[in-house]
Amino acid sequence: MQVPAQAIEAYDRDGATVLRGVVDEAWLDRLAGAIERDIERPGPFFHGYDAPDGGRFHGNLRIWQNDDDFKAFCLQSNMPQIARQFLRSERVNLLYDQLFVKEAATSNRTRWHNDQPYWPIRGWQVVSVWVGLDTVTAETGALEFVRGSHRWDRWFQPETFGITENIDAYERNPDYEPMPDIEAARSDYDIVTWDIEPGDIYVFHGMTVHGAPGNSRRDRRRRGYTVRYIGDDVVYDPRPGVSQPILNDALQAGAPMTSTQNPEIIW
Ligand SMILES: O=C(O)CCC(=O)C(=O)O
Repeated sequence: MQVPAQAIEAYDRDGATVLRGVVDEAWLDRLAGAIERDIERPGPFFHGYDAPDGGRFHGNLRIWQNDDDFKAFCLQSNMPQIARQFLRSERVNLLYDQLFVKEAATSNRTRWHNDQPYWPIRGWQVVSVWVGLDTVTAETGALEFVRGSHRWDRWFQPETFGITENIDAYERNPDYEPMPDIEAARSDYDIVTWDIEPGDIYVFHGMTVHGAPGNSRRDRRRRGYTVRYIGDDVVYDPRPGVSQPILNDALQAGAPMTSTQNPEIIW
């Protein structure tokens, strides 16, 4: 699939864009089945909580390593080809995949954050694709992005995802700064968002500041599935503050990423 030039320009300039209808019904069905399997029997990196308004958040990561449908989607669907065009990279490796299900009545926000401070990697060629499996609007948790924030070169201290207490579970990194209270000063930021239909994807850079409202609808789920890819210039960089499940014991600091955990895409 050829990504339109305007989408790549928008991604370079704004740090985020949307592509419509790029995941077909057959893949959506396979992903939907895999998501239900993970909810029923979560893989080892599951994290979730019951929401105060009656819903539930289900999150998990590196789930491609436990399920052949997620694995096929990450490695053999059109996602790697799409990612490669945004990365402008010869080589593409899978970083990992991640699931974000906000069931109906899960009004907890996804905190504002940028992703790369969570990850033990260094480099610019880092992209995420977030696949929508439901109709997603501001009411159900459409992602929001601070336009151009990928070029700020600001590394924000990771905080625990999703829940309201115990946000300090990540080790402090003295080189990181606290995330400003964007929610309290929204008009100071250039925030962009798009509604999503099943099969649409958000594409965003690893440094782009983003977050999402909760799902306040009582009649609709919000299932989002993100796959993260990295390109030629990315090397392993374990440092304080990163997410433990993303560490990779097979790699030395400074090494290229190809490994069992971060396979290179075969074209
Ligand atoms: O789906 C969400 O609420 C958050 C998604 C996200 O932060 C990501 O994919 O990096």
